[in-house]
Amino acid sequence: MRKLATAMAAALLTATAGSAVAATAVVYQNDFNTSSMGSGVVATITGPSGAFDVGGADYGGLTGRFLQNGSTDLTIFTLSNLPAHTSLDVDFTLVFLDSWDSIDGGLAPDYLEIYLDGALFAKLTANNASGSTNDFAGGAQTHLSNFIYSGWNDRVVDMSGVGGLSFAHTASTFTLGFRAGGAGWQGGADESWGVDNLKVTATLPMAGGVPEPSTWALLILGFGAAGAMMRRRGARAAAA
Ligand SMILES: [Ca+2]
Ligand SMILES: [Ca+2]
Ligand SMILES: [Ca+2]
Repeated sequence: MRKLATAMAAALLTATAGSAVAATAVVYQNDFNTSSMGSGVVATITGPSGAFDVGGADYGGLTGRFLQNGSTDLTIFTLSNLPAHTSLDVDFTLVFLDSWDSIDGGLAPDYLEIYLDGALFAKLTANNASGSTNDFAGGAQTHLSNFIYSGWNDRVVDMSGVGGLSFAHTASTFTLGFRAGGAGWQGGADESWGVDNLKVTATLPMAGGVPEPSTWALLILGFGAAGAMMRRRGARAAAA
């Protein structure tokens, strides 16, 4: 009986650990009309951070204001004083504005570099004007039309499904950087880029990796009930 109860306890514990769902918390959100931070989190933006406003229009998820940068200067989002966490998921919408020439077009290459904690994550490009390649690192294009500036198309890409933007992370500070460049990148009124709908979600650690005290209480009650049931069954078997 004691062996069986021990085996059942082990099975219950395994099932409980296996079914535990990690808690997540949005630690930063910015659609460039409004922004919000998780409790205690400090957010700063350094480098160019001017906003363009498309008003009430919706270009594949790009709406209202978005951050726009037409220079080769880095724009860096820094989140500090993050709560204890085991991983981060970073979502955002990108826009490639005007005459991007891909890697092999008329005035190429044009690149948009993305940095996670200062390390280059991806070099993206778009063929809005010339060239043969669109590379969004797995991001999904949601819109293409000329909605600001010149006659060149503006391309909107949803980066929320990019696997590499969900990663293990424990440090209390996280930085996300963007920088345009490449020998053919003209910038200014010719080419620029934008970011919108930035959201950073943290996965919170389970308390010491073991069930909470309230969970233990439920488990102990469960063992007691199972033991009582087996005792009754044993008594019936003996009486028969
Ligand atoms: Ca917006
Ligand atoms: Ca345009
Ligand atoms: Ca170019």
